[in-house]
Amino acid sequence: MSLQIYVAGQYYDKENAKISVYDHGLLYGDGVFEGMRSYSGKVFRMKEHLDRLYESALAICLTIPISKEQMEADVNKTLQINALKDAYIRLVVTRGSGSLGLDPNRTSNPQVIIIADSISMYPEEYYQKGLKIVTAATIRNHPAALSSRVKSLNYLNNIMAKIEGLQAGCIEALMLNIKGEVAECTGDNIFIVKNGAIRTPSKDAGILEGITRNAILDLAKSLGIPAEEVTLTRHDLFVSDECFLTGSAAEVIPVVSIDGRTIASGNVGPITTKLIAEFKKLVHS
Ligand code: PXG
Repeated sequence: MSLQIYVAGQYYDKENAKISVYDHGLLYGDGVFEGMRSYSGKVFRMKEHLDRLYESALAICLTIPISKEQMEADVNKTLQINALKDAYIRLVVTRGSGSLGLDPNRTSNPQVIIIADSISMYPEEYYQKGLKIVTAATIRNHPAALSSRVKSLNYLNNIMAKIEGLQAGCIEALMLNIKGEVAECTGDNIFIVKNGAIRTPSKDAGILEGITRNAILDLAKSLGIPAEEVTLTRHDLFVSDECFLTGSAAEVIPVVSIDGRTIASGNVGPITTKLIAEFKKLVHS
């Protein structure tokens, strides 16, 4: 049976799941999304993901046509219908179709889409050996232009940085903010380890407040690893003991080289190794 995709409360075969070419999600990137994962049939931190989705929508004056409770039930139903246990779940809410023109009042029917599919992960070797990343010349959006806390369908800022990374032979790229401080990667948050403590840019660095990031900060607390949300520069990364990225898709992935500079010994460090193992336990608990 073909994958069943939820569009506005109905299920369609993958090939037949469609929305209008007049949808402002397509025409203007006008909408919001979430990317989450389920482990053994349970969505990891679904409440946090739904809170972020509804806050993203609120921030762009988009009313999601179903309640959070309904959304949660529909996500679970989509997993069940597709008999998926370990899955990637993409929630999309578009502004809906209308006439041409930016005015959101020209639309009337926001579309809720739920895709549950198998997970495409970074190759296993990167988890063993670590990633090499480069700093993109494209800076993260100025928060006053488009808040990075909104997970909007307008991802060109990150896609341009991703292209720069790929052209340099790296599957992730580091993005700085308007002040030249470390913000995050194109689809992952960044952490360093220094003298036994973990450090990550604070929310006001112009980042997406990642749910995996918050899970790692919680884990560090429970493990007695000091954790700080601070301003970081590339210098802090270059002289760090360890570096790793977090995200719903990547989970926790080590970084061993930044801009051609090897981090410490170039091996995956003990705190990163510990957090990868503890995160695995957490998502399966
Ligand atoms: N920063 C950015 C810019 C992201 O897009 C993260 C950090 C990590 O956040 P979470 O909440 O996932 O820990 C993201 C997440 C996709 C996809 O399909 C993108 C993300 C997550 C899952 C899937 O492109 N981005």
